[in-house]
Amino acid sequence: MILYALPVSTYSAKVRMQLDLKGIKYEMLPPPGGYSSAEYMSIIELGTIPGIKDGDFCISESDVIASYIEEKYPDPTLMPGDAEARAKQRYMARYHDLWLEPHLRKTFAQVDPATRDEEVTNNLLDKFQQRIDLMEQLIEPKPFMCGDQISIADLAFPATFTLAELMLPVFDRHVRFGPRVQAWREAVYDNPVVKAVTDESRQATLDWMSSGGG
Ligand SMILES: N[C@@H](CCC(=O)N[C@@H](CS)C(=O)NCC(=O)O)C(=O)O
Repeated sequence: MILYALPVSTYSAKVRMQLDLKGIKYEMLPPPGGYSSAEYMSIIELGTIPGIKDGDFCISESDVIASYIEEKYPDPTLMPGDAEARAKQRYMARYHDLWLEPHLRKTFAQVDPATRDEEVTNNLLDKFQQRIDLMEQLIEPKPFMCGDQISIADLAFPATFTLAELMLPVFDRHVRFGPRVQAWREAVYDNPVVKAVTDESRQATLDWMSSGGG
């Protein structure tokens, strides 16, 4: 399998964790020609990362990749339990992708103080923090987000929270984690795969920021 990804990409980190936890062999390549290049879009139509090529089959969108991998390579499962448990895992994965992370991503356009809109920036960062605060009601770590086994619910947040810790000081803000989210963070970071991918993502983000974030 080929995984088109970059260490700095938070959505790629989530797929890498899934592949590594399952012991699936893959080659990680940067998108040929870069994001949204004609060359890459001849493989992955949307031009985004992550994308995978499994034999002749190519697909993007991390959530879709996650379902595909679970169906094609079910062991060991990252969707343990009954239908309700799996629905909760999908819910938390979507919560990250649709309701939490986009607020942080939109602040990328506000990094330059010369062009920053303070009101837009503050609204985005307030919303991002509110979504983290809401997680105190949504999760009951045992110690993983949806029970005693790691699942797809656990994989997207580590790199995003790491990115937030590094980025928010740019706006003179700091991300705050409540006791449940903090307990979950510590538990999931004990997993060697989560730790390795998160640490690589942190370093790649630091390198990206020190190069000017372009
Ligand atoms: N909804 C997509 C989001 C992926 C995404 O935003 N990827 C970023 C890198 S982390 C990207 O490819 N950006 C380049 C672009 O949007 O053209 C997913 O879940 O895969």
